[in-house]
Amino acid sequence: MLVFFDMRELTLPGGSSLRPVERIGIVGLPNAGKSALFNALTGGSVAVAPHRFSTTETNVGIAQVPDHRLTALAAMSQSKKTVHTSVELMDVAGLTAGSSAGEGLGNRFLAGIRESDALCLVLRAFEDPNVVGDSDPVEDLAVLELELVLADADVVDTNVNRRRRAAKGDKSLAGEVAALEEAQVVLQAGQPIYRSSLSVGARAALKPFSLLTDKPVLAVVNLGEDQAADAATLIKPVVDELGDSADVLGVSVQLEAEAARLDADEREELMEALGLGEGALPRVARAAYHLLGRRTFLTTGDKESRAWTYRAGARAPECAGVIHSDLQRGFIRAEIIHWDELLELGSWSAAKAAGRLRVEGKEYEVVDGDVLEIRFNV
Ligand SMILES: Nc1nc2c(ncn2[C@@H]2O[C@H](COP(=O)(O)OP(=O)(O)OP(=O)(O)O)[C@@H](O)[C@H]2O)c(=O)[nH]1
Ligand SMILES: [Mg+2]
Repeated sequence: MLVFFDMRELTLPGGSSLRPVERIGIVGLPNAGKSALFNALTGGSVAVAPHRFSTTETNVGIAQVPDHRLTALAAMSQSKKTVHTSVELMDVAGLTAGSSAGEGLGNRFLAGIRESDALCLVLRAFEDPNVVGDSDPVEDLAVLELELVLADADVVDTNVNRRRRAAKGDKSLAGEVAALEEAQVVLQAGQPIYRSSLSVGARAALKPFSLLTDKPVLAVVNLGEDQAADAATLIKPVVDELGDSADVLGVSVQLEAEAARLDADEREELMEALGLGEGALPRVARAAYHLLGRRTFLTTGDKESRAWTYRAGARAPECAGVIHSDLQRGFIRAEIIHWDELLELGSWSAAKAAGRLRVEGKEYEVVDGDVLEIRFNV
């Protein structure tokens, strides 16, 4: 039986093919504004306070990932419902010079970071005499990276000797030992793995050791309310420092957190008046999502427009499986059009009539922003 499954007609529960929940850890010195950023992104209400180490336990929350492509398609289809994707965040205890050796909250911050799959480094630029701490984001970065590197060097030093001994009896461990030795050289030079030129293969071999700097990284410079308009200039020293190894975003966390509490209209008015557009928070959510290797495809119809998450590099059947396992099992082909083309044509039926829907098979690698309809047979 051939079934034509029209996603515009049906709303299915989101069967996600993402394996264990992946999270991005928010890492930084005490009072950098980690918890404030966490709250602003997740709508949470964890403690934010001007004294150091106000966060002692890890907080977990979910941030919506606003997507203007989805909003535009939902308007085009006059969808009754719009479902955005999301990303999981962790607010971790503050880290300080000496943390890797147990200073401050030592192991608490380590445990929190180890559990995360990517890191968002919060660097403080805002000045506030009531909030203890310095306002030099490049200095923050240096302190943070040193602690992460020291913690990793410890793990690598311990394991390299053990694995060398084990490799004598088991030749298959040679690759792992070589990767540990390469990592040791990088770390001993004070460099985080994410800044190094370690090969993809070596980094894969290091996975079992859960090194803190073997994770993808994003940096958020927390700007003062009065600095928000000069973001590009203020983040430049951090951009120069990190080069290609991480994206850097400037956010006035407090300002945007306050704006986030307003009604949509009031918020838009305030952000426009300040010349901040949609603000930087949505960009942080999108960057975090991207950093975890997540990509988005879309479905649209009058019942619902929805953004779905898939793994970078996934093919059409796997993406069909994100919507429902039946769609993957019985996958025949997909009708696909990129979101902006569809928007320009004005509707799915117009795209079809114009012959602009591409028919793709099992080998098609879905592109971020593709709009899909799946034909399947179970
Ligand atoms: N002026 C100003 N203050 C901020 C900004 N962001 C955070 N703060 C203040 O800085 C203080 C520390 O913020 P938190 O979010 O608690 O900092 P944290 O990084 O979570 O700190 P710990 O949990 O102690 O490691 C609070 O009093 C915040 O209100 C900002 O952009 N501007
Ligand atoms: Mg905190």
